[in-house]
Amino acid sequence: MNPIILHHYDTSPFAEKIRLLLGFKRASWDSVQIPQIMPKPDLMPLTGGYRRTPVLQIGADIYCDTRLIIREIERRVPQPSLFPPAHAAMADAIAYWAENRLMRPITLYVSGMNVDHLPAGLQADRSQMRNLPPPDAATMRRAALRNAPLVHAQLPEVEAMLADGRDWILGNSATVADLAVYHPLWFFTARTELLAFELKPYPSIARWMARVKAIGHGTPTALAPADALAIASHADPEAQAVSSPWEHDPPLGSEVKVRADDYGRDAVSGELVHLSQDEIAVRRHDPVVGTVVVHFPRLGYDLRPMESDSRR
Ligand SMILES: N[C@@H](CCC(=O)N[C@@H](CS)C(=O)NCC(=O)O)C(=O)O
Repeated sequence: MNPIILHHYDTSPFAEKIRLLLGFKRASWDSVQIPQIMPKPDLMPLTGGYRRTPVLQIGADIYCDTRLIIREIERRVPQPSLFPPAHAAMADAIAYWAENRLMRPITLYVSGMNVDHLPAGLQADRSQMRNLPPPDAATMRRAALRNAPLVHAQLPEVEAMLADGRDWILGNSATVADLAVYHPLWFFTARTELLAFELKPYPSIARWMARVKAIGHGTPTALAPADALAIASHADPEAQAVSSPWEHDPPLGSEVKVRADDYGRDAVSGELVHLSQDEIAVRRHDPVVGTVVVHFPRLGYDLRPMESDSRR
């Protein structure tokens, strides 16, 4: 069986979500460290242009975005489950709030306050990823102070979710909501302890964060990027599950492009080989790794026929 390979870097909050997922599944996995900024020459042959972190590789199948990565690992390692049927839909909604409403102000606040501790080129790269001009230190600090109230308005909401002493956000069992709410809060101290004080007033958050942290990361083994590329080039993509396209989807077998609908919008193009409620998959041929299938979640991604005008 091909190993589970995670392409990631240590300070990535979205990668922390998946490292904890692998811990929850008690998985052994291979860890490929990727650059925090572009270029990412050993990742591009696998994804065909998708640059965000993390990326999951299993043989010649490449899974982009933590929304799909979580579902794919859950499919391959069903127990213990992070999607207990009674809570799965609610957990998904809370995860969406955490990764959009909660995450962005925390990122801007933490990055702006840690401006002297960021790796060279990081902010310029992130601005380019969002089609914004590169900010100077004063602009970043202003953004931090503008976002601090949005952080302070939401931390009490997280505390309130846990205030009745429950172990996990939705009650007795861990769900995807726990990982999704945890990783923005983890980011407070991912680079420095400067903002550790922000979480101090919240005892329920502290208790719950200790519980999530104790899940651990499973058993990672370092893998060189070249070895991950070799694994892809020696593997064949797995057979596709039966598709369930909707009426206005491009036809299976046609050439399409897929890209994120928010940021990091580099398009990945290839032959559409799978469509379902949760997933889009395209087959592409790459000079370095040969044939790979790149998988995306439906939600958050834009699927178009190859010849369409991307501005519409
Ligand atoms: N919706 C994506 C978001 C991933 C994301 O924004 N990751 C950040 C790092 S935590 C990123 O890609 N930053 C730019 C980069 O790593 O190149 C997911 O769930 O995977």
